[in-house]
Amino acid sequence: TADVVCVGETMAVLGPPDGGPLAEQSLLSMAVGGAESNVACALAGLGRRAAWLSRLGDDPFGRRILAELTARGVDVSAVETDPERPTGVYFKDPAPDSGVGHTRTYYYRRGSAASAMGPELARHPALRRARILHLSGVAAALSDSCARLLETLLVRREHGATSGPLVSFDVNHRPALWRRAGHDGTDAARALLALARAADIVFVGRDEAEELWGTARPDDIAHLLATAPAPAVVVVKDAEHGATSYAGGLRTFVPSLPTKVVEPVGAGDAFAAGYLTGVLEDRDEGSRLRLGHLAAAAALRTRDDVPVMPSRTETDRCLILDEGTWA
Ligand code: KDG
Repeated sequence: TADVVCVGETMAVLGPPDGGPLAEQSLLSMAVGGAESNVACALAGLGRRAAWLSRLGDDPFGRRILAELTARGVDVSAVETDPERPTGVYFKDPAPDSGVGHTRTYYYRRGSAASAMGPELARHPALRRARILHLSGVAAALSDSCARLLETLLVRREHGATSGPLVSFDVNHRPALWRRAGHDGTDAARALLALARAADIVFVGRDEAEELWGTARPDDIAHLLATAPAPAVVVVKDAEHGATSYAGGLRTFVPSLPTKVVEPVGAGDAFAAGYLTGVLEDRDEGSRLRLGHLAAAAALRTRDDVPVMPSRTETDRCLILDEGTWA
């Protein structure tokens, strides 16, 4: 059985191989990306057992995704194939004029196989056996049935139950998806707040919390999201500055690692995987955050949504560095 089961949509990613503007390309490279499966790949890369649960079209994109995730060590045995609906696709436009590391994304995923996921998936046996179930706000914006699935997995579950996995939730606000589904910013703010408050572990960026809820100070964000009995842990990420976790009345800040940013897409997912690895290994808050930063740095250095993770010898060496030599 898996340590972590991740549920969400994964797409074929098409983009300029060298990072030039999309409009000027004649050849594109194809890769695989999806917030939740990115987390699964990073977990597997860090030596944990990860599974991904979703739906794919019966098409070459779906087959590529299955092959790629399998090669990364992710268990895809519970993935369903939909003979009627296609696999989602997205394009990346590195838009070099708008600053280093800035990438625009163009989605082609409406009516995709994954968008047909619904609350019935919550009964899947794979979900009960895992130690952690990882979800994200991307899925809540895909369709009404996906929104109901997340509500079932988070808001409607029994809190304080001694059985069942811990539920981890990355807010992952994607304004373009909410807009296209006919929702305004208030709908997104309300829905994502309810989901975050129901999770056991929440990841949120300081910038997205400000955009969604007008709350920019990490302490205030934690206060907004922490409603007893859940979540037990709130992790507020502040880009190149660092991340703060709020757990059991304890506040822990760890600065980010200075890293050359090639492309930021996927860094948040890698961070979540690093942090969750620390949870699974029963490490202290400081080490959980450091594992998050180490994994995120690997993602920032590559154009791929799914980076190769640092070796555990390397991560374990970094975990014992003192404050002064860490960042
Ligand atoms: O976090 C990275 C993801 O955003 C990317 O891989 C694609 O899942 C994706 C999305 O919906 O934006």
